[in-house]
Amino acid sequence: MQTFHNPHHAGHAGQQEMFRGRMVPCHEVPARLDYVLAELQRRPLGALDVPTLSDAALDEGIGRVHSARYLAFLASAWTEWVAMDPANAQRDALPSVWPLGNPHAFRRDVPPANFAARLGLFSFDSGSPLTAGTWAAARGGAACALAAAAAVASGARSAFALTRPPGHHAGADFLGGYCFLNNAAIAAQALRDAGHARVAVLDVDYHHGNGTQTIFYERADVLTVSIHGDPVTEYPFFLGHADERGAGAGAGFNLNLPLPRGSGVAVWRAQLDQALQAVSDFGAQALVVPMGLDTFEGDPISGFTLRSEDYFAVGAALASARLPTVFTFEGGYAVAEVGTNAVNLLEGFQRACP
Ligand code: Q9C
Ligand code: ZN
Repeated sequence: MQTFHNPHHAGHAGQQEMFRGRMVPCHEVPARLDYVLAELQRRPLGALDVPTLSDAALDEGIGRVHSARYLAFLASAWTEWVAMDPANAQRDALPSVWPLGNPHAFRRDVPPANFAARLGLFSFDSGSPLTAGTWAAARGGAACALAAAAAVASGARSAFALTRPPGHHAGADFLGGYCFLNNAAIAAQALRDAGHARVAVLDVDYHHGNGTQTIFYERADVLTVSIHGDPVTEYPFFLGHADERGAGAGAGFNLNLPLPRGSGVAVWRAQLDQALQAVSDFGAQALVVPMGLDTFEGDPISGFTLRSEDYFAVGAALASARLPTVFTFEGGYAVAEVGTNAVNLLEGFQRACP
């Protein structure tokens, strides 16, 4: 399995996130990716490359998923943040005011000139600091997703986009949940554009993949499935319930499999079997797996209890779908274990591959 890694990822390095009324050190840190890279060097799965696609191809691929006004906002965000106050150069950009969804409560169609307000327009939480290198890092991650999709579209059995920052909480025009560009959605759309008529996304991160669900909610050509902590108690709280089945042409093409906090590997694996059955019933021609390792028992912000050894079987089960597969890297905040857990899953997949 070829891996594409992002040489710009470390430029995205938030200091603190808002958590229950105080600022706490960020969980989503550059070292996460370094642990995965180190483990891939210890246990190679295939070539380790950096993406080589052109800026134009990258812009094209990102623009298939994200809105032009959101991308323009991201591109100039850091410059505008510092222009508000030169002292901001030492501080991460975080929002503090948001327009609620009801159009009669607040308008979303007129972006304010005030940058701090615009940051609220394009985000849904205050846990996702935007830093000097965020835009370059997010673009570099999206480039990995597009390179992995291209490898699979030209015949590879699988490819791994070692993306950071993660992506599955980002929507077409919003950031949140440590995510800025939805790498999995970008890969899925690229596979569609390369001619795979039906693409499935099977999200195994602890948190519901709200961004991916929203992006494809009214489409029948991309099935979105997510196994996650029940939003009644778990982030992102406002999406991810079992009764969200898609809308319009997409009715029936979204599947949420929430589980209570505290769930262990046996119930989790049963949900994975259901998810794989849905992918098979859909007749998918390619698969994207947003791979979060925050289902791990040692994860500091999550509530499932999978163990490191369990990820081999998770990978093998995913391989049983017998589909060309792109993995993106999402959550997983037990930093010292995230490399082992990620490579266990990928090695389990690779060993089981027909
Ligand atoms: N401040 C992903 O796993 N947690 N994102 C808020 C801590 C946000 C997780 C509570 C969790 C986001 C990609
Ligand atoms: Zn997560």
